[in-house]
Amino acid sequence: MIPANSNGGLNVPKSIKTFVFCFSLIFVATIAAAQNLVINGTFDTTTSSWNFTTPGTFTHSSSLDADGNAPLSGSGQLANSSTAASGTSFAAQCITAGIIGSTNYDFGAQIRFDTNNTQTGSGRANVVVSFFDGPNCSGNNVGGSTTPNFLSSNTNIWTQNEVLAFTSPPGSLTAQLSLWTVKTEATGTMTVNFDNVVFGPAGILPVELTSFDVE
Ligand SMILES: [Ca+2]
Repeated sequence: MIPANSNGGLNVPKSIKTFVFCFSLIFVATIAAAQNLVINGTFDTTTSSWNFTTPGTFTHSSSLDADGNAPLSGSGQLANSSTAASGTSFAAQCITAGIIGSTNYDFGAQIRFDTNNTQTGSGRANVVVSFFDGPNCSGNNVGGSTTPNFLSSNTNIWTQNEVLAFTSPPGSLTAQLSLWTVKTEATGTMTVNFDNVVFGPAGILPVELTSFDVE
């Protein structure tokens, strides 16, 4: 039996306090990791779960990883080869679980433009979320949000691109998340890589919960 202290509380041994503290941190870290509703947002081995809308290609890169862990993980490489000025192409997935209306969500990705782009003007990339009131991104598009423009003049550097605490429209049931590109010129190809795609309840970004030292 644990004796009471002078304040009427329990004199819980320090070892137990430390254990409970550590357990709580592990529990919080586990919850945080579980909150990302994106499937295959890290592109470890494939681009599975992502649907590509042409023109161009969306392929797995085993040499470029936002965490520098290639070839253990890679990224999704989108080559926009539109022959129209301001042509778009994008990779998307429908998030079918965990979407509630009037709820705050964070979303974003790390983006990198290739140094070999033939684009002379600034193309751009964004992460776009559109909420729907039907299952599997059907029904009405009830609203959404877009991250700030990340321009193709920024080459060879992974950059976090995100929106924090966006309130989903009332009635939201599912959400389409798109890795969006816009190429400003009618010629050439614009290559951009995406990695660490996140969509989850507000607080999931920025991801900083990695390790702890207790005492
Ligand atoms: Ca990766």
